[in-house]
Amino acid sequence: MKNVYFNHDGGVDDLVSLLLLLQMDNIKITGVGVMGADSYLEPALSATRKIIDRFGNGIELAPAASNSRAAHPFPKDWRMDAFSFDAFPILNESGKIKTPVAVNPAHLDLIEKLKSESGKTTLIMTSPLSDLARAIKSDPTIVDRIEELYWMGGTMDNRGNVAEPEQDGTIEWNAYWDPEAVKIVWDTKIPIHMVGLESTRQVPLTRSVRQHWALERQYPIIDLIGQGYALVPPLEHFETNSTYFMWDVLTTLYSQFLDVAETKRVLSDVSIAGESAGRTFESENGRPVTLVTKVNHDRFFALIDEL
Ligand code: AGV
Ligand code: CA
Repeated sequence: MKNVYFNHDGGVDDLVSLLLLLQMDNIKITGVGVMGADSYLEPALSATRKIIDRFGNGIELAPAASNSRAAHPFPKDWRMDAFSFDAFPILNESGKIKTPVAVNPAHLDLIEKLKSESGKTTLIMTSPLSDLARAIKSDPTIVDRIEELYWMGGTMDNRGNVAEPEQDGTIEWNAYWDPEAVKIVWDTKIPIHMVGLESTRQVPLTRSVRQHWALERQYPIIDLIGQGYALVPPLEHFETNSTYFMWDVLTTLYSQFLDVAETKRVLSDVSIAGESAGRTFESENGRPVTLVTKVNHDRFFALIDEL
């Protein structure tokens, strides 16, 4: 059994990722960190605990709340989705929450979990890298306890997804939220798999994907996935700033089913200042990164059904 620690930030696809991870029987989930980044912390944490209660197949986990802060916060509209997700009736049948909250904040919980497991741990982060960066700062020895990092963030093609003033359009949101954290992680020896916008762009949320889930809603898990993705806009007519992609779900599935995507090894660095702060880019003097390039679309959607 492979140790896996999951850090997410409460978006719809973050919560769906958690749901799918809980269905994988060849991994041991050692901990979950929750950030109020693309969400508000309270509903994100509450939804996390309810998903573990209802769909965790009896697993005992105590998710940890992050107290990391943004350099550039997410738009409020997007962050509100966590309140709706947390209120879905399918997560509220019992009327109470059993899964407790960890005593430590998420970055300290991460350190504790990495150190208390006998083997190394694979990290999956579908969020800004702040908690990992703070954990490394506070205890650099944890780097040796990390098998690999799978991160949804960045892009190497200079086509960002941040539509805000004072940035140059080349930056992905998770990197933009805390550019320095990306640099701190980049400057370690941790093996990094990066699922950036060049690959996630290949798996947009569409009407036909939704219709597929609608037809399988007799399965409670698929029903919850369909409900979740009903909160966010699909790709129609043309891509807008709000168009939703399967960013985090691709990252989560790729981490356990490498055949979902093709990769290439690149050397990369991170910009931390000015209008490009948070930009990830290829650089001869950079560190190696396994970059996901091409997604096997059919295999990807089939996997969601299989789980
Ligand atoms: O940049 C992608 C990251 C992923 O971790 N998040 C959403 C995913 O959870 C931020 C984001 C970018 N565009 C968005 C986002 C949008 N249109 N709606 C909500 N979140
Ligand atoms: Ca996310």
